[in-house]
Amino acid sequence: MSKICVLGLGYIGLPTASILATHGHQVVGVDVNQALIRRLRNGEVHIQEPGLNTLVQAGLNSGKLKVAEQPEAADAFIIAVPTPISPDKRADLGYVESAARAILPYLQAGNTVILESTVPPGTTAGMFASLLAESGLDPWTELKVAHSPERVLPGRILEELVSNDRVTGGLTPAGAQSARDLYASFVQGEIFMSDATTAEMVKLMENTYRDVNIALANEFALIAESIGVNVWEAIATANRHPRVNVLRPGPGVGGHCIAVDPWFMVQCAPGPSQLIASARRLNDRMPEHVVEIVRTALAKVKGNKVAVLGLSYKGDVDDMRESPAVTVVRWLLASGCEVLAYDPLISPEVAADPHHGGLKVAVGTVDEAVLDADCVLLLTDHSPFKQLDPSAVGNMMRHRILVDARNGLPHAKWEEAGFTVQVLGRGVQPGPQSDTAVTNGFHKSTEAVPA
Ligand code: SAJ
Repeated sequence: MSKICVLGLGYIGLPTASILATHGHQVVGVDVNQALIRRLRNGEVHIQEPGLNTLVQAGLNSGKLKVAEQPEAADAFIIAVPTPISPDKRADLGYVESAARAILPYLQAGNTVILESTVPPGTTAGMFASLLAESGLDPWTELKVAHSPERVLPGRILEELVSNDRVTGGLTPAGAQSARDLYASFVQGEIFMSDATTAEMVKLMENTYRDVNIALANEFALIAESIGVNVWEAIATANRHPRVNVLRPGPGVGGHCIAVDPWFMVQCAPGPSQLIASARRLNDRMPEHVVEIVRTALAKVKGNKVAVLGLSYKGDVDDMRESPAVTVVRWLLASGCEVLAYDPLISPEVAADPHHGGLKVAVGTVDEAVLDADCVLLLTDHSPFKQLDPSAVGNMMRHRILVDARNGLPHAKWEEAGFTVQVLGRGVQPGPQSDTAVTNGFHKSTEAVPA
């Protein structure tokens, strides 16, 4: 059992520090945000994550976890700070650099130093090792340095920190082994050892794989719209093949990982990364496509007021980072639409906070959002939206149009309530006898088809 200093008390650092503290280690959680440290000292946890509050309190009450603005001498240091993306799509390693500099005065020969933040391949062996060398210690022979990326899913962080397999990529075999020993104190999954650059690439490959597959689903949706096919039915049927699993089209890819990490791969090898860059650009164009669908629907009724449902980057999470919903709202506003948005998990104050969405259009109830609206636009498939009463919603609106960018609502119910329903990826073709369009596909059903 050892003393561990965890730098960065965000989505990964705080759960990791608390788990280590409840597994016998003496832990100092460090963050440069003074207000955050004050709140944590008062027992206030700033991240909504099942079980986290209880775990942090347990750590603090047992005295095994303490929080501070400065690191202290320890046996091991874990750096879990953000690596945002710069406007030119390169990793901003500023927080990693500050965290590494902050531990320099406390480093001692034999210490373990683990970088958990997602970084472009080559960062640990390059920039990070060079910084650590400024301590006067040789990172290859006098320290045990490793990169060990997290792979947890928001909403299941505590569970997955323990149960997921993990990779520890060392600057040296001793670095990989030492990081492995540390994580083995709480990880129940398998821990694979490798070198630092491979571990960096593994993390980026996982998220890039997902981004490219979502891009493929989005491209299928665009093709389906242009040839009059219902992509949701097509995907559900294609996925009956034992070796096919097409993901879900949507209004774009958000969150702090999948929409960002592929660019780190492109950054380190732009020449060969053609497919990755192209997938990223396609996913980034989806918000604009959704806006086009909405504007076309609004033009038919000469309306301009949109009620947006959902602002977070995916269903049933309260996180607005890189949310495509925020981009769609900005585009709608820029194109002259009036917008009011409702998200059951995000308060209007949080939505307006520049550190979150910076959107001043959020309201506290569905009713406020839909009053006098010409169109309801579903951008995030939060579970409670499925229970909405379309008649009650329609009665408050000026025109009954629903645009569903997630295929997340029971469309037959909405159509029964008099709504014209437009679904992303659901192509239509002109009916033979009339100028009205019919939905393609054998089902002919407008019910959401699970993909
Ligand atoms: N999305 C689609 N279609 C899909 C799946 C997702 O449009 O079929 C969109 C979502 O709506 C969202 C975005 O992609 O905007 C990302 O959502 P996600 O559920 O794929 O991933 P995250 O960002 O919540 O968490 C991911 C996790 N990766 C997965 O493969 C599920 C997690 O394992 C990683 O550890 C995490 O990123 C991370 O920190 O890297």
